[in-house]
Amino acid sequence: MVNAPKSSCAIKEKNMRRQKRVAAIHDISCFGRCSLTVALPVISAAGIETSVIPTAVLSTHTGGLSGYTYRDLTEDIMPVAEHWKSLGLDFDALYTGFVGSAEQLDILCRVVDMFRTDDNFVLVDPVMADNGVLYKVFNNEFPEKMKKLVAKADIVIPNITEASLLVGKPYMDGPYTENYITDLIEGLAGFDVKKIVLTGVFFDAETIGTANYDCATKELSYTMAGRIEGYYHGTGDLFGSGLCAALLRGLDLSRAARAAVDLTVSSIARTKAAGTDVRFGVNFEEGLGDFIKEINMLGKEVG
Ligand code: PXL
Repeated sequence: MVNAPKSSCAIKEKNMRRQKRVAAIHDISCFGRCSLTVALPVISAAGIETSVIPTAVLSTHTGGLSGYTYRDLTEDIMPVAEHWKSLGLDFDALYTGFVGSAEQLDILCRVVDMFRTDDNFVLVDPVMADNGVLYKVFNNEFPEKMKKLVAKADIVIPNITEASLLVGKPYMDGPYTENYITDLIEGLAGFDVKKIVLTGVFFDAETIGTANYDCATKELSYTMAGRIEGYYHGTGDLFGSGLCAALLRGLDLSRAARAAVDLTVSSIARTKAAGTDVRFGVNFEEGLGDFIKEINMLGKEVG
């Protein structure tokens, strides 16, 4: 890959009020709304410039659609990051999701070190498992390696299975007890992160949502919504993208979680009503207008 000459981009940017900018680092699953095909439209719709580093290109995601193609882009990640660095680019957030291999995890740790500052945040979604099982594309060493990336995060957003793998506590099926949830959160706080949003939390059959924890203030809040039966693919990425966008728009953790949960649950409801195959991802596109209205409204409350 040929590196472009250094430019005066950084100097020019200092003189402008620039739009917020995020680097989203996930795969591109060409079909089956998840990872970058969700992060890019959701975060962009919120008015945030969204740069991407694709970690791989697959014909579909790996969740239940067999025979997918897989083009690994491990070799391209660091040259892209180095080129960005040579241009003096900076980012208000780095948002990582599905990572194809342990080697890529090491590379992403280096990319985070290159771009983290005192003013931006690193949001890590440790995508690797759900419903008590590790995704079959990963081996048993993967969770151990994921811990290194999680330790670099400011905000970590695991589901219950991922949290249990990260903290070494047994996975349990819900409904959960508050004790189990706070145990997982305490374990995650041990990674020296600033904020934790645990997804897939439910205490009864009717509602489901997130547990949100601020490690500095020790404030714990829950963001719940009506539970819709069925396993809809890509909803973790939709939630993470909505959360990232809402945080960058200045919402605090619990308001950002509210907007992201509402976006996710309304998209699931719309998809269920249409009877779409759950593997095709959810119809979030028709909910983006409401999502933006909600973050605008919640943003006014923050002031
Ligand atoms: O939604 C998470 C995800 C992202 N990308 C790929 C996946 C998955 C989950 O299975 O397979 C390729």
